Amino acid sequence: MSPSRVPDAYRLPDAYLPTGRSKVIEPGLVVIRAALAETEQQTLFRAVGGSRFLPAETANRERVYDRVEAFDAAATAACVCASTCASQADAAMPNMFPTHLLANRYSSTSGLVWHRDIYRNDGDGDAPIVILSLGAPCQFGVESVVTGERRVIELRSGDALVFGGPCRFIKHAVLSIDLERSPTWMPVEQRARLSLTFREAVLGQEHLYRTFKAEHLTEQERWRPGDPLVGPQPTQQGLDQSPLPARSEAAVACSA
Ligand SMILES: O=C(O)CCC(=O)C(=O)O
Repeated sequence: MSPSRVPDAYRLPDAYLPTGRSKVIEPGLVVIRAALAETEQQTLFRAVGGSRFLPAETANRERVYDRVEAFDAAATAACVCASTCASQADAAMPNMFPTHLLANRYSSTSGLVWHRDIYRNDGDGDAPIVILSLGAPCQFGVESVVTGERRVIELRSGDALVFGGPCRFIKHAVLSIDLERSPTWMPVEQRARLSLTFREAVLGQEHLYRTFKAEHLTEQERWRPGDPLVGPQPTQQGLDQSPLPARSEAAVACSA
């Protein structure tokens, strides 16, 4: 979606846009350093951290996936800002308007294996995926779609990483997390990395993707760009269709 179609509620003043900190790593892959100020990081950490996370494929990761409306509007605003910056910096980066948020909470030093976002809930087309990194820094791996070379980017609290267009299906991984270097504003007992990963995906299917286990990481080797995205798998369907807490409940839970 073009930035001019972004609803007013999510529109941020131009002065906020940190264009000078965008770095194009390769066409379709942009890192934005300090995309979020410290107060914004804290607000998002509290607001999204109070959501109902479910266990993922390993003991160190919990996740919550839903429409963006289920979360604080500040999260969507921050995504729109980062994606706008990325497409201003990189002519190969399409615009996007986030429909869904997958938030991951990593509470140990291990991350997430190499993979591509090839599932239907990741969003069809080449609209980018926007990652906002909060809390403990991580070593994030990306495999160039041009050279196949693997690179490591340190993502610190407040940084954004955007991949779309030619890099929409780039292979990536969270290689490690350094809990000891968590920002000082994080209470020691809550040290973690929270990644907010936004997607532009089809609406109305979110209940099919509430859970994700190791056995759902399928088709990674076989799948090629141009193939249909991989649909929900039988053991994902119907496991948990209960509604997530409304935003106000989440906010109450956070401030308690
Ligand atoms: O936590 C991250 O930054 C990346 C998460 C990720 O790769 C995914 O959810 O597919």
